[in-house]
Amino acid sequence: MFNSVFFKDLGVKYPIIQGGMAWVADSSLASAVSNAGGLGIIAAANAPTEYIRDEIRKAKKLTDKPFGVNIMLLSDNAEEIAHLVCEEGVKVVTTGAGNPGKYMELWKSHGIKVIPVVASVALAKRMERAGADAVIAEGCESGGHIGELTTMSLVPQVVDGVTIPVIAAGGIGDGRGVAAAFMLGVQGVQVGTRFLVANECTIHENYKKKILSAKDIDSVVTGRSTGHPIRVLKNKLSRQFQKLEKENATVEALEELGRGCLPKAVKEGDIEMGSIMAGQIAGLVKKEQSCKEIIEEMFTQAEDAIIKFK
Ligand code: TUI
Repeated sequence: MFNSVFFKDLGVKYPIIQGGMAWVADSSLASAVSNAGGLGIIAAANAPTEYIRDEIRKAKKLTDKPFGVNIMLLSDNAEEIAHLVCEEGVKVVTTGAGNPGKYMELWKSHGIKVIPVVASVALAKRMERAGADAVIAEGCESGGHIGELTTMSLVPQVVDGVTIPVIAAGGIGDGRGVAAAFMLGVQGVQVGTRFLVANECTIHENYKKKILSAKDIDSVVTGRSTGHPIRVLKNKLSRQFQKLEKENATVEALEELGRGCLPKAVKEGDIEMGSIMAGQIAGLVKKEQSCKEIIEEMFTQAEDAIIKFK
Protein backbone atom coordinates (compact mmCIF):
# COMPACT_ATOMS: atom_id res chain seq x y z
CA MET A 1 0.00 0.00 0.00
CA PHE A 2 2.79 2.45 0.87
CA ASN A 3 4.48 2.38 -2.49
CA SER A 4 6.82 5.29 -2.89
CA VAL A 5 8.56 5.88 -6.20
CA PHE A 6 11.31 7.77 -4.43
CA PHE A 7 12.19 4.87 -2.11
CA LYS A 8 11.74 2.29 -4.87
CA ASP A 9 14.29 4.17 -7.01
CA LEU A 10 16.68 4.13 -4.04
CA GLY A 11 16.27 0.35 -3.78
CA VAL A 12 14.58 0.61 -0.38
CA LYS A 13 11.54 -1.61 0.29
CA TYR A 14 9.76 0.34 3.04
CA PRO A 15 9.47 4.15 2.88
CA ILE A 16 11.18 4.68 6.21
CA ILE A 17 14.42 6.42 7.11
CA GLN A 18 16.05 5.84 10.48
CA GLY A 19 16.85 9.17 12.12
CA GLY A 20 20.50 10.21 12.13
CA MET A 21 20.70 10.32 15.92
CA ALA A 22 23.95 11.79 17.17
CA TRP A 23 26.22 9.30 19.03
CA VAL A 24 23.51 6.64 18.59
CA ALA A 25 23.17 5.89 14.89
CA ASP A 26 26.23 3.75 14.19
CA SER A 27 26.97 1.01 11.64
CA SER A 28 25.19 -1.60 13.78
CA LEU A 29 21.86 0.27 13.81
CA ALA A 30 22.12 1.61 10.26
CA SER A 31 22.92 -1.77 8.71
CA ALA A 32 20.16 -3.50 10.68
CA VAL A 33 17.60 -0.97 9.43
CA SER A 34 18.84 -1.31 5.85
CA ASN A 35 18.81 -5.11 6.06
CA ALA A 36 15.23 -4.90 7.35
CA GLY A 37 14.15 -2.97 4.26
CA GLY A 38 14.38 0.62 5.53
CA LEU A 39 17.06 3.23 4.92
CA GLY A 40 19.64 3.09 7.70
CA ILE A 41 21.63 6.19 8.54
CA ILE A 42 25.00 6.62 10.25
CA ALA A 43 25.15 9.88 12.22
CA ALA A 44 28.41 11.76 11.83
CA ALA A 45 27.46 14.24 14.58
CA ASN A 46 30.66 15.58 16.18
CA ALA A 47 32.65 12.37 15.74
CA PRO A 48 36.17 12.40 14.25
CA THR A 49 36.23 12.00 10.47
CA GLU A 50 38.31 8.79 10.53
CA TYR A 51 35.88 7.20 13.00
CA ILE A 52 33.02 7.90 10.57
CA ARG A 53 35.09 6.46 7.70
CA ASP A 54 35.45 3.24 9.73
CA GLU A 55 31.73 3.17 10.49
CA ILE A 56 30.88 3.56 6.80
CA ARG A 57 33.27 0.71 5.93
CA LYS A 58 31.80 -1.48 8.70
CA ALA A 59 28.27 -0.82 7.40
CA LYS A 60 29.34 -1.81 3.88
CA LYS A 61 30.44 -5.18 5.30
CA LEU A 62 27.22 -5.61 7.30
CA THR A 63 24.76 -4.85 4.49
CA ASP A 64 24.59 -4.89 0.72
CA LYS A 65 21.57 -2.57 0.86
CA PRO A 66 21.81 1.22 0.54
CA PHE A 67 22.44 3.28 3.67
CA GLY A 68 23.14 6.94 4.27
CA VAL A 69 25.15 9.34 6.42
CA ASN A 70 23.69 12.25 8.38
CA ILE A 71 25.87 15.34 8.50
CA MET A 72 25.28 17.65 11.45
CA LEU A 73 26.08 21.02 9.96
CA LEU A 74 26.98 22.67 13.29
CA SER A 75 29.87 20.27 13.66
CA ASP A 76 33.45 21.59 13.28
CA ASN A 77 34.31 18.84 10.78
CA ALA A 78 31.11 19.04 8.69
CA GLU A 79 33.17 20.06 5.65
CA GLU A 80 35.48 17.05 6.04
CA ILE A 81 32.49 14.72 6.35
CA ALA A 82 30.96 16.35 3.27
CA HIS A 83 34.04 15.20 1.30
CA LEU A 84 34.30 11.86 3.09
CA VAL A 85 30.86 10.72 1.87
CA CYS A 86 32.04 11.36 -1.71
CA GLU A 87 35.30 9.46 -1.18
CA GLU A 88 33.49 6.48 0.35
CA GLY A 89 30.76 6.27 -2.30
CA VAL A 90 27.90 6.82 0.16
CA LYS A 91 24.56 6.72 -1.69
CA VAL A 92 22.45 9.03 0.47
CA VAL A 93 23.17 12.07 2.63
CA THR A 94 20.78 13.61 5.11
CA THR A 95 21.69 16.84 6.86
CA GLY A 96 20.60 18.50 10.08
CA ALA A 97 20.82 21.71 12.05
CA GLY A 98 21.60 24.03 9.16
CA ASN A 99 21.60 24.83 5.45
CA PRO A 100 23.75 22.43 3.38
CA GLY A 101 23.51 24.61 0.23
CA LYS A 102 27.27 25.04 -0.18
CA TYR A 103 27.86 21.27 -0.49
CA MET A 104 25.01 20.51 -2.82
CA GLU A 105 26.95 20.74 -6.10
CA LEU A 106 29.73 18.52 -4.74
CA TRP A 107 27.30 15.84 -3.62
CA LYS A 108 25.25 15.95 -6.83
CA SER A 109 28.43 15.61 -8.91
CA HIS A 110 29.11 12.34 -7.03
CA GLY A 111 25.60 11.02 -7.70
CA ILE A 112 24.61 11.24 -4.03
CA LYS A 113 20.91 11.55 -3.18
CA VAL A 114 20.63 14.55 -0.88
CA ILE A 115 17.81 14.79 1.66
CA PRO A 116 18.16 17.82 3.95
CA VAL A 117 16.15 18.04 7.16
CA VAL A 118 14.13 21.25 7.13
CA ALA A 119 12.07 22.94 9.80
CA SER A 120 10.45 25.59 7.57
CA VAL A 121 8.86 25.97 4.13
CA ALA A 122 11.43 28.64 3.23
CA LEU A 123 14.37 26.26 3.72
CA ALA A 124 12.52 23.46 1.91
CA LYS A 125 12.07 25.73 -1.13
CA ARG A 126 15.72 26.82 -1.00
CA MET A 127 16.80 23.17 -0.87
CA GLU A 128 14.61 22.28 -3.83
CA ARG A 129 16.13 25.13 -5.87
CA ALA A 130 19.63 23.96 -4.84
CA GLY A 131 18.95 20.47 -6.21
CA ALA A 132 17.86 18.41 -3.18
CA ASP A 133 16.26 15.09 -4.15
CA ALA A 134 13.76 15.21 -1.28
CA VAL A 135 13.38 16.96 2.07
CA ILE A 136 12.65 15.66 5.53
CA ALA A 137 10.14 18.01 7.18
CA GLU A 138 10.85 17.60 10.87
CA GLY A 139 8.43 18.83 13.53
CA CYS A 140 9.43 19.89 17.01
CA GLU A 141 8.07 16.68 18.56
CA SER A 142 11.44 15.21 17.57
CA GLY A 143 14.31 14.59 19.95
CA GLY A 144 17.55 16.55 19.77
CA HIS A 145 17.95 19.79 17.82
CA ILE A 146 14.53 21.07 16.73
CA GLY A 147 12.73 23.90 14.95
CA GLU A 148 9.54 25.72 15.98
CA LEU A 149 6.66 24.07 14.11
CA THR A 150 4.87 20.83 14.91
CA THR A 151 4.81 17.97 12.41
CA MET A 152 1.06 18.40 11.82
CA SER A 153 1.52 22.06 10.84
CA LEU A 154 4.88 21.87 9.07
CA VAL A 155 4.44 18.80 6.87
CA PRO A 156 1.39 19.80 4.76
CA GLN A 157 2.81 23.29 4.26
CA VAL A 158 6.11 21.85 3.02
CA VAL A 159 4.20 19.39 0.80
CA ASP A 160 2.38 22.34 -0.77
CA GLY A 161 5.54 24.41 -1.03
CA VAL A 162 7.78 22.05 -3.03
CA THR A 163 7.44 19.54 -5.87
CA ILE A 164 10.17 17.13 -4.67
CA PRO A 165 9.20 14.26 -2.33
CA VAL A 166 8.66 15.13 1.33
CA ILE A 167 9.39 12.78 4.21
CA ALA A 168 7.73 13.45 7.58
CA ALA A 169 9.58 13.32 10.89
CA GLY A 170 8.72 14.11 14.47
CA GLY A 171 6.29 12.23 16.66
CA ILE A 172 6.03 9.13 14.48
CA GLY A 173 6.44 5.99 16.61
CA ASP A 174 3.99 3.44 15.28
CA GLY A 175 1.78 2.54 12.31
CA ARG A 176 -0.87 5.11 13.22
CA GLY A 177 1.76 7.83 12.94
CA VAL A 178 2.92 6.43 9.59
CA ALA A 179 -0.67 6.40 8.26
CA ALA A 180 -1.30 9.93 9.53
CA ALA A 181 1.89 11.19 7.90
CA PHE A 182 0.89 9.70 4.54
CA MET A 183 -2.46 11.48 4.84
CA LEU A 184 -0.50 14.73 4.96
CA GLY A 185 0.93 13.96 1.52
CA VAL A 186 4.41 12.57 2.21
CA GLN A 187 6.27 9.79 0.40
CA GLY A 188 7.92 8.44 3.53
CA VAL A 189 8.64 8.83 7.21
CA GLN A 190 11.71 9.26 9.36
CA VAL A 191 11.69 7.57 12.74
CA GLY A 192 14.26 8.08 15.49
CA THR A 193 13.04 7.49 19.04
CA ARG A 194 11.51 4.06 18.41
CA PHE A 195 14.85 2.80 17.09
CA LEU A 196 16.60 3.85 20.32
CA VAL A 197 15.34 0.62 21.89
CA ALA A 198 16.02 -1.62 18.89
CA ASN A 199 18.04 -4.75 19.73
CA GLU A 200 20.71 -3.62 17.28
CA CYS A 201 20.96 -0.15 18.83
CA THR A 202 24.19 -0.13 20.85
CA ILE A 203 23.37 2.62 23.39
CA HIS A 204 23.70 2.01 27.14
CA GLU A 205 20.93 -0.07 28.76
CA ASN A 206 20.12 2.80 31.16
CA TYR A 207 19.25 5.03 28.18
CA LYS A 208 16.95 2.35 26.78
CA LYS A 209 15.26 1.88 30.17
CA LYS A 210 14.67 5.63 30.39
CA ILE A 211 12.93 5.57 26.98
CA LEU A 212 10.86 2.50 27.87
CA SER A 213 9.62 4.07 31.10
CA ALA A 214 9.02 7.58 29.69
CA LYS A 215 5.56 9.11 29.92
CA ASP A 216 3.92 11.51 27.45
CA ILE A 217 5.02 14.65 29.33
CA ASP A 218 8.55 13.54 30.18
CA SER A 219 10.42 15.56 27.55
CA VAL A 220 11.42 19.21 27.73
CA VAL A 221 13.14 21.67 25.42
CA THR A 222 16.32 23.28 26.72
CA GLY A 223 18.64 25.72 25.00
CA ARG A 224 16.12 28.07 23.41
CA SER A 225 18.16 30.99 24.77
CA THR A 226 21.29 29.70 22.98
CA GLY A 227 19.53 29.55 19.60
CA HIS A 228 19.93 25.77 19.57
CA PRO A 229 16.82 24.29 21.18
CA ILE A 230 17.23 20.62 22.09
CA ARG A 231 14.49 18.21 23.19
CA VAL A 232 15.60 15.85 25.94
CA LEU A 233 13.99 13.70 28.61
CA LYS A 234 13.75 15.48 31.96
CA ASN A 235 16.49 14.72 34.47
CA LYS A 236 18.91 16.50 36.81
CA LEU A 237 20.83 17.98 33.86
CA SER A 238 17.70 19.39 32.16
CA ARG A 239 16.60 20.94 35.47
CA GLN A 240 20.02 22.58 35.94
CA PHE A 241 19.81 23.84 32.36
CA GLN A 242 16.34 25.30 32.90
CA LYS A 243 17.46 26.97 36.14
CA LEU A 244 20.43 28.61 34.40
CA GLU A 245 18.25 29.76 31.50
CA LYS A 246 15.73 31.29 33.95
CA GLU A 247 18.63 33.17 35.55
CA ASN A 248 19.61 34.50 32.09
CA ALA A 249 22.94 32.66 32.12
CA THR A 250 25.35 33.39 29.28
CA VAL A 251 25.45 31.17 26.20
CA GLU A 252 29.02 30.20 27.25
CA ALA A 253 27.83 28.99 30.68
CA LEU A 254 25.03 26.97 29.09
CA GLU A 255 27.33 25.47 26.48
CA GLU A 256 29.77 24.54 29.24
CA LEU A 257 27.01 22.68 31.11
CA GLY A 258 25.96 20.84 27.94
CA ARG A 259 29.46 19.89 26.76
CA GLY A 260 29.99 16.13 26.43
CA CYS A 261 26.61 15.34 27.97
CA LEU A 262 25.25 13.27 25.09
CA PRO A 263 28.02 10.62 25.15
CA LYS A 264 27.76 10.64 28.95
CA ALA A 265 24.21 9.30 28.57
CA VAL A 266 24.65 7.23 25.41
CA LYS A 267 27.94 5.52 26.25
CA GLU A 268 28.30 5.72 30.07
CA GLY A 269 24.61 5.39 30.91
CA ASP A 270 24.62 8.46 33.16
CA ILE A 271 20.91 9.24 32.99
CA GLU A 272 21.03 12.02 35.60
CA MET A 273 23.83 14.23 34.27
CA GLY A 274 23.79 12.96 30.68
CA SER A 275 21.68 14.41 27.87
CA ILE A 276 18.89 11.97 26.98
CA MET A 277 17.76 13.19 23.58
CA ALA A 278 14.40 11.70 22.65
CA GLY A 279 11.16 12.73 20.99
CA GLN A 280 7.75 13.31 22.56
CA ILE A 281 6.67 9.92 21.23
CA ALA A 282 8.96 8.15 23.76
CA GLY A 283 5.88 7.54 25.93
CA LEU A 284 4.55 5.23 23.21
CA VAL A 285 7.68 3.08 23.03
CA LYS A 286 7.12 0.12 25.32
CA LYS A 287 9.19 -2.78 24.05
CA GLU A 288 12.60 -3.72 22.70
CA GLN A 289 12.43 -5.35 19.26
CA SER A 290 14.67 -6.00 16.30
CA CYS A 291 14.71 -3.37 13.55
CA LYS A 292 12.94 -5.88 11.31
CA GLU A 293 10.12 -6.34 13.83
CA ILE A 294 9.79 -2.59 14.33
CA ILE A 295 9.56 -1.81 10.61
CA GLU A 296 7.25 -4.68 9.69
CA GLU A 297 4.96 -3.98 12.64
CA MET A 298 4.76 -0.28 11.76
CA PHE A 299 3.75 -0.87 8.16
CA THR A 300 1.27 -3.66 8.95
CA GLN A 301 -0.32 -1.41 11.55
CA ALA A 302 -0.36 1.54 9.13
CA GLU A 303 -2.19 -0.54 6.50
CA ASP A 304 -4.72 -1.70 9.10
CA ALA A 305 -5.27 1.90 10.22
CA ILE A 306 -6.07 2.96 6.67
CA ILE A 307 -8.21 -0.07 5.77
CA LYS A 308 -10.42 0.79 8.76
CA PHE A 309 -11.54 3.95 6.97
CA LYS A 310 -12.22 2.39 3.57
O1 TUI B 1 19.82 17.84 13.49
C1 TUI B 1 18.83 17.43 14.03
N1 TUI B 1 18.83 16.94 15.28
C2 TUI B 1 19.93 16.84 16.09
S1 TUI B 1 21.51 17.20 15.68
C3 TUI B 1 22.03 16.84 17.19
S2 TUI B 1 23.68 16.97 17.69
C4 TUI B 1 23.73 18.47 18.45
N2 TUI B 1 24.36 18.50 19.60
C5 TUI B 1 24.48 19.65 20.24
C6 TUI B 1 23.97 20.82 19.73
C7 TUI B 1 23.30 20.80 18.56
C8 TUI B 1 23.17 19.60 17.90
C9 TUI B 1 20.99 16.41 17.94
N3 TUI B 1 19.84 16.42 17.30
N4 TUI B 1 17.64 17.45 13.41
C10 TUI B 1 17.48 18.02 12.13
C11 TUI B 1 16.97 19.39 12.24
N5 TUI B 1 17.45 20.38 11.56
N6 TUI B 1 15.97 19.80 13.02
C12 TUI B 1 15.81 21.13 12.79
C13 TUI B 1 16.76 21.49 11.86
C14 TUI B 1 17.00 22.77 11.29
C15 TUI B 1 16.70 23.93 11.99
C16 TUI B 1 16.96 25.15 11.42
C17 TUI B 1 17.59 22.85 10.02
C18 TUI B 1 17.87 24.08 9.48
C19 TUI B 1 17.55 25.21 10.19
O2 TUI B 1 17.77 26.46 9.67
C20 TUI B 1 18.83 26.64 8.77
C21 TUI B 1 18.68 27.91 8.02
O3 TUI B 1 19.72 28.42 7.60
O4 TUI B 1 17.53 28.33 7.83
